[in-house]
Amino acid sequence: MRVDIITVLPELLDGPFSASILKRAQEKGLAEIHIHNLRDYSTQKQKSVDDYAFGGGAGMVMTMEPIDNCISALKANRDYDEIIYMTPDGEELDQGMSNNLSLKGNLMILCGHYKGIDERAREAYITKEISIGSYVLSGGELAAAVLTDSIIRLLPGVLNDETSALSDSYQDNLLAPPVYTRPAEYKGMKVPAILISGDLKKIELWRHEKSLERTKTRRPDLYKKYSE
Ligand code: 6GU
Repeated sequence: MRVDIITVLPELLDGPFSASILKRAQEKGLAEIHIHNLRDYSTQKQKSVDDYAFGGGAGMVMTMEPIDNCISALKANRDYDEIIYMTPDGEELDQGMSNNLSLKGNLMILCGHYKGIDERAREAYITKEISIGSYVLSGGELAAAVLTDSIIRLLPGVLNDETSALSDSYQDNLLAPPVYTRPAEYKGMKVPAILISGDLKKIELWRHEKSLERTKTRRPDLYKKYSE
């Protein structure tokens, strides 16, 4: 998979992709992540990428020209399955959306800033608009990093244990059960006996029960989806 991310703040995206699982995915050749500075596509004197909103009001709007230049340049080199715009008014990201996007080959992600991008750019180039939740971030970069992480970890070979993404919270609309590791007793706090019983059938059942319990109390909305 190849992901091209367009941003006015490339330095914000240096960190998330250069450690741990996302770093290894790139080193193994399973994912390519390319960051593009929108300013490089501005032909304005000051390399400006924003301007005042028509009709007035506070806040700047990202202009058509650099967005058009950048997206057109990228599209000239390859076909994209989706051109995604990260915006608080987009469709809310969930596991199903990440699963679907992980099956694609080439994704382009445009990070919004200021009051957003000129509506005509959304109409002309964007195929999918995504938000990561009902709160406002300073820009789309952290949201793009969240989206990219959630997709790339699903690619075959990225996680060491191929089945481990399947047992994540949300994959079956259930939250994951509690986990424990050694020592079996720490300062008087004990691990549930069943987990050290060696009875794999019982352990499986226990985990499923705990998943149900947790989902019911913490996420009644998910529990409803699960039981439907
Ligand atoms: Cl994608 N962008 C911004 N700026 N804020 C957000 C968001 C995106 N998703 C949730 N809040």
